[in-house]
Amino acid sequence: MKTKMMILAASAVIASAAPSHAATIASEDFEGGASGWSDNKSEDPGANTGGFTKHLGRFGQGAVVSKTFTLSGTQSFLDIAFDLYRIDTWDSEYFIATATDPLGNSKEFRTGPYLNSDGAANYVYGFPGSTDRIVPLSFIFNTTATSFTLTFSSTLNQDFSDESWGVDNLLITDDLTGVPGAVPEPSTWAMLILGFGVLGGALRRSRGASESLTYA
Ligand SMILES: [Ca+2]
Ligand SMILES: [Ca+2]
Ligand SMILES: [Ca+2]
Repeated sequence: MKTKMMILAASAVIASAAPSHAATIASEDFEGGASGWSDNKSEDPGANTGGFTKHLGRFGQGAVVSKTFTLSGTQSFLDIAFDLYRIDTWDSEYFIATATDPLGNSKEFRTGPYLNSDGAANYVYGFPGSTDRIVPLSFIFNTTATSFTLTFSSTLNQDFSDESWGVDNLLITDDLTGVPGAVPEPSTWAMLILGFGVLGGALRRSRGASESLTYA
C-alpha cells in the first residue's frame, strides 16, 4: 500500500517534468478567412481540392503580402512553418518568405527554383494538365524583438491565370516554454531524483520483505 502511494507520488513528479513545448505565436489555417494581412484574400479550392483547403491567396505576379505578429521579446528564435500552394505552371520561379524585426534583423527564405518536380501533381485551380502542389516549408528566424513582420512574395512573371500561389497552415512557434509542457525547475529535478530514490528504496524493501517470506 505504501509502495503504491510512493509510485503514484513519483509518477506525479515525472508527469510535471514532461518535455517542454514551444510557445505558439500564431496558428492559422484560414478556414474562417484571413485577418491582419496586408491583403486578406482567402479562397476555397472548391470541389476538386487535391488536398488543398481554404487558404491565404491566391496571389500572382508582383503580389507582396505581409502581417506583423506580436512577440514576448524574451525568445531567441522563431520557427516559421507553412504550406505553400504552388499553383499552375511555375517556370523555375522562386517563392520568397521574409522575416524582419524592428531591431534590424532580417531573414530571407527562398524555395529552390525546381518546385515543378517536387511531389505529386494534384490539379486544383489550374487548367487540365497543370501541376498544383502542396509544398511544406519552414525556416528559422533569430530575433529577440517584441514583434516581427512576415512577408510573402514570389518572382512569378506571368499572368495570374498562368501561375499563382497560396499559403496555408501557418504555424509560428518560439523557443520558449508553452502550455501544457513545462521545463522542470531545479527544485522539480531534485524532487524527481528524490522520488526515484524513495521509489527504489520502497521497491527494495518490499522485495526484501517478500524474499524473507519465501525463506521463512
Ligand atoms: Ca486551410
Ligand atoms: Ca508559367
Ligand atoms: Ca513564369
